[in-house]
Amino acid sequence: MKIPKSHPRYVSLLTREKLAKGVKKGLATEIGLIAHGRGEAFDYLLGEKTTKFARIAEKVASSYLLLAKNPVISVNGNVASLCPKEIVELAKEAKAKIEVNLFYRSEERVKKIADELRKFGAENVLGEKPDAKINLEHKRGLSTKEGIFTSDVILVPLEDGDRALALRNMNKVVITIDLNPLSRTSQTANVTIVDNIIRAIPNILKYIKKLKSLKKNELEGIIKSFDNKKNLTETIKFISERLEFLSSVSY
Ligand code: PTJ
Repeated sequence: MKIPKSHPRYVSLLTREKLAKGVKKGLATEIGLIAHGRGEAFDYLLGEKTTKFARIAEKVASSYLLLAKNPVISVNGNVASLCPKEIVELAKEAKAKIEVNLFYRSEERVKKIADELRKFGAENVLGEKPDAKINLEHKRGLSTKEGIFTSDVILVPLEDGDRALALRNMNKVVITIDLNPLSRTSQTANVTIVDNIIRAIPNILKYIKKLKSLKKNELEGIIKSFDNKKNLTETIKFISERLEFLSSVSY
């Protein structure tokens, strides 16, 4: 369907279309649509805008990526459907590797996602030939030695709580993008970006470009001043105050 730009929910509807197309192309699963719906509900509560708390987390995430020795971006079906071009651009700018890692893994879907990322210029997409396993029973444990397994900083957008915990138990710095500040992943990660992935990836990219001229100790300073738990608490308060305000105004 052609969505008119004048529609008040244009971006949200366009994003839905992108994901639906991703399902048709075999990149994302039908369950990915349900996960997206949950994300949308939280985005609605946030006002569909990047909050100042998300912006802080995006800046900290960029600092971690710039300081990392082996940064990796983990890509699943929803991410590949919603922002493949931006992921490839971010990986290039942050000198990060891209690895496809799926919850509902099938070799066919891993290949389709890797091909999609290559279409947007990704050179070395990992994940098609896993040669290592992180401590998880399901297929999400499959990983590569070159990428996720030996990464020191890992960006895992739209993640499930088990893997975030398994990665933290391997002493990795886990950065997540998750619109639900209450999810287990959000509560487990070192840096939780409570923002829509379609806004968060371009924001991180902007910060990477801006911060890459900083010295190591300056980037470390940005990281040291950050408290993820506090930032999450502020985000939850933001939602609650916004709801209180909305309940007092009439439309
Ligand atoms: O492609 P696969 O097989 O790896 O499967 C991917 C999904 C996303 C289906 C799978 O990882 C899954 O079921 O995830 P969960 O456990 O539902 O967690 C996804 C989280 O991402 C939820 O907390 C959602 O609120 C959040 N979310 C959904 N859409 C977005 C989002 N966060 C940011 N931006 C979004 N667009």
